[in-house]
Amino acid sequence: MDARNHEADLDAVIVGAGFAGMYMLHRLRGLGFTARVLEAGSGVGGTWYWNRYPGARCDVESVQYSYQFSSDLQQEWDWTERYAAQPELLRYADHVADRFDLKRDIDFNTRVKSAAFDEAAGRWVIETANGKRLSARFCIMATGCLSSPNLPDFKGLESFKGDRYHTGYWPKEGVDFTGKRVAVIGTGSSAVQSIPIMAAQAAHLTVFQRTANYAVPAHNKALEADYIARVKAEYPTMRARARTTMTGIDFDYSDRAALETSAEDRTREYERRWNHGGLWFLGAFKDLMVSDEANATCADFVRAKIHSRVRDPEIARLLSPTNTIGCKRLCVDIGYYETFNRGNVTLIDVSERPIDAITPEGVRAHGREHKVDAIVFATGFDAMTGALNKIDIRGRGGLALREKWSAGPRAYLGVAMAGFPNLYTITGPGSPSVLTNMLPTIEQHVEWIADSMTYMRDRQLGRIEPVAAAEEEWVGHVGEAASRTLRYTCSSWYLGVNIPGKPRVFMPYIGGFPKYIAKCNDVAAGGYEGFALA
Ligand code: NA7
Repeated sequence: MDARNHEADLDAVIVGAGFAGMYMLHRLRGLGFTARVLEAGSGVGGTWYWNRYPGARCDVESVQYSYQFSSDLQQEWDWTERYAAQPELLRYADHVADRFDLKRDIDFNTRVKSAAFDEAAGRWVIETANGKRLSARFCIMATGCLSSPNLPDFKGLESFKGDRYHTGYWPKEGVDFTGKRVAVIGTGSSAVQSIPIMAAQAAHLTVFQRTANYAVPAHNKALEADYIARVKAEYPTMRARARTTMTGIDFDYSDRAALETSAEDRTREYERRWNHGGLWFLGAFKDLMVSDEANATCADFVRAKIHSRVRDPEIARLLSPTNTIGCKRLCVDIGYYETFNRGNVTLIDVSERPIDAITPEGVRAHGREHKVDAIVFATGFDAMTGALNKIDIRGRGGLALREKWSAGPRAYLGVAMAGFPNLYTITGPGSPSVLTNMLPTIEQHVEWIADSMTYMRDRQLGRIEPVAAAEEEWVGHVGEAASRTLRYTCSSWYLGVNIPGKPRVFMPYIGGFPKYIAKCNDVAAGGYEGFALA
């Protein structure tokens, strides 16, 4: 038996060794808490450990998609590209783990099966799939927002004789599609990133598209030494500026309204942002996510761009989304639309009639079989709640989290749940999380959680748990904020609509990073208002 099974004095068990779990461990250690991280993968990196599909890269610029808790770390690391690719992001995660000597407190290849609160002892008991049992005063879920891959239940799925891949669970050794006929199902961000690369390699690529997606060009590039030096000199001010924006990204969000701007001016602004590249595009006008009419001006601009990039007008039409731009997460592309000009790429629209079945030899759609050697499922994730619901989490009185969340997630500030004392979720549902830059949003949660644990230690308190009424009020506020935006209107994973049977609830908090930080700070300053401490 593992010696660590006997560690009865652990302050915290942290589930997950992605960016959230790694920093949580480092922070707790620094404050003198004992903590152990349990990680299903064989290495650190979370999202960037699992999502090794070709073309995987961040869609927030690398210099911002990075930790800021250590100025030394920030100064010593040099990003090579505007948007770092997965291997570089994984190297960064690994560097952080080594630099702060984190691995000695991480159990790899260890999947958590259950976590139950022992009321008498006031401790969490965590059991893993490989038979470990740990107990700790606090259990901190750093399980990620997009970490439970969604493989739809296609008819005939198991009959397929070729190779099967999911973008969120890509083989470590990589995949060589040279000479292969490949099908891709899905056209979200993972598909948009991987399709151009797979198309360049495969003999033929057939893309099955249910919903066309908006993508703006990345204009990715190598970062020059003088740019990096400038960023490093300005890091503190850049990070401070970022904290004042809705998304926690240092962006120039316009305070002009599209509908109060002339058509020529509007187009000029869209063009300027299109040429700059990236998610910044949607910051062009302040009314884009609240007014259909304003949104349409932006959507029209992008649709025209798609038509200018795709030679065949019928394919351009099929690739042109008809829904609200920014409602589903905007994609950032490198040559995506142009890929459909290639002779070896076929687009199959399955928006009106779903894929009939997976067959032993390929994919059947509209009654026709497309024979392939491999199928890539770029079908996304059971977002935000999926990874948590996979674990049998039990709070007071044996209450199951899955049960509590059966009509949609309920959490106070997206960080803790009534009925589950001493359980924290980093970037959980009800927090800004996926609507913000993940790194600063993770850091804010980690620091808030660590502060609350320190507060309790200083006062010799053993338990923290949200009061039901405070949780209720917050859940109401999260829903109300979402309902005021156009993001509420489409079938996105923000709403859980991509998973059959999942309740339609807007999961992240859309009120903006500054407002959320202020609320969290107020709660803490008020002695953890809305929480019961004992
Ligand atoms: P997404 O954005 O959820 O995309 C999944 C894609 O798979 C999307 O185009 C779906 O179509 C499609 N899909 C899902 N189920 C099916 C079925 N049954 N048939 C056909 N097509 C299907 O996941 P990604 O991995 O691309 O990106 C996730 C996030 O990671 C992204 O937003 C960034 O934040 C990074 P649908 O749109 O549901 O009609």
